[in-house]
Amino acid sequence: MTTLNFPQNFWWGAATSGPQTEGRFNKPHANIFDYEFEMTPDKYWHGIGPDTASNFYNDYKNDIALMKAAGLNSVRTSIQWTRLIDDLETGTLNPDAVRFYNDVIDEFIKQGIRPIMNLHHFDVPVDLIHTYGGWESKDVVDLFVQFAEKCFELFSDRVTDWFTHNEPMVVVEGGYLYQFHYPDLVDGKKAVQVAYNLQLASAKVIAAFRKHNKNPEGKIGVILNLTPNYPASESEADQGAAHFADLWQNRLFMDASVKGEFPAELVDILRKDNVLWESTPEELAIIKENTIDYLGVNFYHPNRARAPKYSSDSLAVDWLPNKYFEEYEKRGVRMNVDKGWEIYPRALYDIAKNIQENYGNIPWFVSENGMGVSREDRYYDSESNQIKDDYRIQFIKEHLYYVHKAIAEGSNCFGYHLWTPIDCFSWRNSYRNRYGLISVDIRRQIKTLKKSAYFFKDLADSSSLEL
Ligand code: BGP
Repeated sequence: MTTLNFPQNFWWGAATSGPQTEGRFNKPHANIFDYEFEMTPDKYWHGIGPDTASNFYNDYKNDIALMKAAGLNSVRTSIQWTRLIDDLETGTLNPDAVRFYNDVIDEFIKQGIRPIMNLHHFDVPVDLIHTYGGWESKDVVDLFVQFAEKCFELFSDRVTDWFTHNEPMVVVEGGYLYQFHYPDLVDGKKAVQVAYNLQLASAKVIAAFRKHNKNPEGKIGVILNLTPNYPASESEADQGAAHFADLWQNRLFMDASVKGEFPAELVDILRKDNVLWESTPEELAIIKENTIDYLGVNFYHPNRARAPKYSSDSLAVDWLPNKYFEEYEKRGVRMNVDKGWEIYPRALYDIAKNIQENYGNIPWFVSENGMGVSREDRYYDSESNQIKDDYRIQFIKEHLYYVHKAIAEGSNCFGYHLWTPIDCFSWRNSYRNRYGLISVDIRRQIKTLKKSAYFFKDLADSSSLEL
């Protein structure tokens, strides 16, 4: 048996978000999922929408106690814009939400869990889409900054760790390219502008943080879904396709967040294709000056890219990034059959090396990693009253092996967060894929530690992994 020791003060934790756990209770505004579910419930797994939450709004004390029992020393969730702000234009506060988030933060601290707050987890208020076009509009960028300032004023005395967005590329891809998030458009030009506006919003929020943060220990970053793009072959065409996929999917937000500049090569391609975003020199200066303190990396599966069979030119559609690359599933690789995602833990090592070699070894942590499994009650063992999720324990171990290897080689990785502490609602997939250390019987609202929760507690308490 080998023991892998991790650094002291390593963040052992799990991640979730407000819109996926709190439920609708007392929220003054609908986010895009609340709205879409009301309009088209059949788009959601079994017609179950975000109202059917694990009830964090009412049950947060019990939930935080369960997180403690699973050994977590840090938890990321998010503050909902649609809950905290009463009047989206003027930024007046919803007093019930101020009380709620204060109580939640205090409870985390009381239980010895570091609360990490994210400000945007795909949950833009739907009214701002209908009035302004959502993230297409720079007015919305400024309204988001106003919301962020309120958060820093209210909570930064106790919350030291902040993130501006979770996976901004998913907002671009889901809402403006591949139709898996409202407003469900396919519009390359808008997608490019939304990407730019999200980056501008992140930089402006960082600038606001530098002004309003009340805690000398305070830090702010962004959470990106970074997936290496492995080319299908050595051919120039496949290498070029993977290179573009990397520029678009990873480096757009990564370079701008860490180095303060978009990759020049990507900017040139977008300009040549007549889809470059509208920017001003003042905005680009804000992006340049307001880079992140540290980075969160969400990693579930690698991307494999090859040259596209058909270009969007030949398909006579407007500009799409897929004119340059196509994602494909490699034959013979390990798959999580339930989720349809490849399992390739070594990618975490490749991500760490990339950060070390190309991004000044900026401090980072694994902010989401996890294994979604459907019908998890198949693994319920009545004798121990546990879901025996050995596959999840194995998944965590294999990924941590590569995190440890990267740290041993000098990577500045300071934590590992599993998605997610307690099974939670997930966008259109609702409760199909269960990811938690703690299971939820949604109908009866019973929450039970899975086998992986006991494993995670040992891991976190000892900060070491037995292999
Ligand atoms: C990530 C998101 C999470 C969560 C997770 C699992 O990309 O940041 O919010 O949804 O994916 O997603 P799913 O349940 O759809 O498999």
